[in-house]
Amino acid sequence: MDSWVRVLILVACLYPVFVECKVRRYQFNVVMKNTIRLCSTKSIVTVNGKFPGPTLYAREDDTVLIRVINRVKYNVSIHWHGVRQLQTGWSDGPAYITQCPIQPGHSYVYNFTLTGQRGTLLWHAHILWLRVTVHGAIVILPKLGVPYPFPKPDHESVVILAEWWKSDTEAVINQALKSGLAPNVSDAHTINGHPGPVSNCPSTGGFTLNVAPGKTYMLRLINAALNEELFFKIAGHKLTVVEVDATYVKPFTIDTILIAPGQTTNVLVAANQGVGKYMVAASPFMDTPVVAVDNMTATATLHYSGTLAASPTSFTSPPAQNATPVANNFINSLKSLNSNTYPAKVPQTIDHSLFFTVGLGVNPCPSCKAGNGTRVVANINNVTFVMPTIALLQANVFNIKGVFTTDFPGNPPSPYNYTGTPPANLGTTTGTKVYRLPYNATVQVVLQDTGIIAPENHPVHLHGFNFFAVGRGLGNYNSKTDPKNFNLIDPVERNTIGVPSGGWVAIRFRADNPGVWFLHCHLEVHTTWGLKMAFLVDNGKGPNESLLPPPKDLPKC
Ligand SMILES: *[C@@H]1O[C@H](CO)[C@@H](O)[C@H](O)[C@H]1NC(C)=O
Ligand SMILES: *[C@@H]1O[C@H](CO)[C@@H](O)[C@H](O)[C@H]1NC(C)=O
Ligand SMILES: *[C@@H]1O[C@H](CO)[C@@H](O)[C@H](O)[C@H]1NC(C)=O
Ligand SMILES: *[C@@H]1O[C@H](CO)[C@@H](O)[C@H](O)[C@H]1NC(C)=O
Ligand SMILES: *[C@@H]1O[C@H](CO)[C@@H](O)[C@H](O)[C@H]1NC(C)=O
Ligand SMILES: *[C@@H]1O[C@H](CO)[C@@H](O)[C@H](O)[C@H]1NC(C)=O
Ligand SMILES: *[C@@H]1O[C@H](CO)[C@@H](O)[C@H](O)[C@H]1NC(C)=O
Ligand SMILES: *[C@@H]1O[C@H](CO)[C@@H](O)[C@H](O)[C@H]1NC(C)=O
Ligand SMILES: *[C@@H]1O[C@H](CO)[C@@H](O)[C@H](O)[C@H]1NC(C)=O
Ligand SMILES: [Cu+2]
Repeated sequence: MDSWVRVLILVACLYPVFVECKVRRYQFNVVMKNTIRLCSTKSIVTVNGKFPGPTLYAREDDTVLIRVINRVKYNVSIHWHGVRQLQTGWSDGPAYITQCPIQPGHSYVYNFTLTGQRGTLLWHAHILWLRVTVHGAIVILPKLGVPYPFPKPDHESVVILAEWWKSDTEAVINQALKSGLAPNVSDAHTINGHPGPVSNCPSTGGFTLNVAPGKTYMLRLINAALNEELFFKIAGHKLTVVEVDATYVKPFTIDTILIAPGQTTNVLVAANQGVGKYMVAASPFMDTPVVAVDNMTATATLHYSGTLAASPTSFTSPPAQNATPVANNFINSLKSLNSNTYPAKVPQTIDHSLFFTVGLGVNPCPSCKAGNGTRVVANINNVTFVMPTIALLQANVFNIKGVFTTDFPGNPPSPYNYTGTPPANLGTTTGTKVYRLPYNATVQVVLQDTGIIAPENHPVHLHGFNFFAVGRGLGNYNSKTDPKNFNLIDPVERNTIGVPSGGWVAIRFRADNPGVWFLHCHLEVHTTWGLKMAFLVDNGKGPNESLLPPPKDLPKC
């Protein structure tokens, strides 16, 4: 093929509206880019010079090939958050879990097929704190000719929520690790890259969503923030929720949605109000008083065609930062669609029943002056995960000894009142431990928040699987009484779930994907502190139930 023909097809395949390509090719150049926000210029790490990064479009069943070329001074890896990666664990992306990082000057082709999923997901860097600016949307359209299970919107729009720091975020986390204390919070939230006007920088424009009266819009909302769960609302307009984490839900209508880092939500908005401008607001949710958050509300504008330039914007006040009832109202409304076409395949019997405490701890750190010789850590079942220097998947497949152990505890080593008075000893153990599962095992994990330092909401993300959120409660999980109230019919299916502050959630999944799969808090600060572990899922019978061989260009450590 002539090279110009190849280029033409390559370019055409970026626009699925015009051309259908079963194999979609993208090139991600990781480059620095000077960007002005909050009235000052900062050099940030980007993909193709964009913040947020480019949207990856594909249809269900398509294969996606993304060549990532690292042209910055940092090691880089990219995670395709929520993509099942059936048999393609080599393309999942978390550094030192499924791959060694792509080093400066090097490249790697991620190669995966989108199977059994449709909706909105996100991609983001999965190393250091680079995901702060290295992120973008994944839009998985239904197979050609297959309709949405809800009225087709007139238009669609990606809406990415994120955080902006004036400082270099690598300096922010490095300073925190030296001190032993929590890192600085961000300086603003953003909607599609813009905070909207803020008091000390009023000239800053915000994102504008142009609408025509009478039309319906589907917003593909993504929380790409590092450390903050966000409320989202639009003045004068209701939101009809139709999908979360690329799974359809029973539609429901609500004023305010809650979206945690790593989560996605599709909502329909009818432009059925008077012609005008309406404020769109993204603001933080934090129901732990002692934890500092960035209290800035990001704003955008829903702008009707035919609105006079001088007309004022209809205002909406964001929910209080600690508005737990507003959060619960949204969470309790989520149910799987569970139709004939999209059934909820909830495991009804459980082979591995696990109980994981998630929370903080305090360990000695002689060099941590600000922390008085101690530092804050985080853990699951009292294990603070230590990142290996060789990727776990490689270590497993190439049989490299001494990288990890398979003794991750399925239960807390010493039970206590998790939501009561904390134990006297707040220390944790450290290690690179995984929990091993046979192929096709059914798994239940109860994620129990602890009150160590303070109870806090943790949005926990599982790689390689969707899970069903079958139960949720406050206080300590009771294994005798709580399962009686589990929803095993139409629980919401997702890949990231908030463990309520001072409470628990129960999730179920089938281990039908061989490989090494990370489970971690999606608040980057807690991941850094060690709130992470991995499942090692064995191959099943024959090639269809086995991990594919490693690609030739797999980065080396
Ligand atoms: C992508 O992976 C498939 C196997 O799933 C393989 O057949 C194909 O050659 C790979 N493509 C590239 C460009 O590496
Ligand atoms: C973090 O905030 C403190 C207090 O405002 C400031 O002195 C420090 O420089 C900040 N750190 C970074 C890396 O910006
Ligand atoms: C946000 O927090 C800062 C620092 O604690 C405080 O000075 C400011 O008044 C707060 N702003 C709002 C809008 O609550
Ligand atoms: C460290 O000790 C000093 C003096 O006792 C105290 O004021 C400060 O709050 C302590 N800091 C921490 C993080 O415990
Ligand atoms: C745990 O502590 C809480 C708060 O102090 C208390 O209400 C609860 O009864 C305790 N639970 C058990 C099982 O001791
Ligand atoms: C966690 O492990 C540390 C170190 O072994 C131990 O001192 C502590 O008591 C354990 N805490 C809990 C709650 O199991
Ligand atoms: C997985 O297990 C289920 C029963 O839990 C069984 O029906 C199914 O056939 C198994 N699938 C494979 C591929 O072994
Ligand atoms: C493996 O999967 C392919 C494609 O789904 C199918 O055609 C083939 O029959 C399967 N092979 C076995 C041994 O199950
Ligand atoms: C980048 O990754 C390689 C391979 O793991 C490692 O040897 C190197 O130290 C890393 N570079 C930095 C700056 O961390
Ligand atoms: Cu957390």
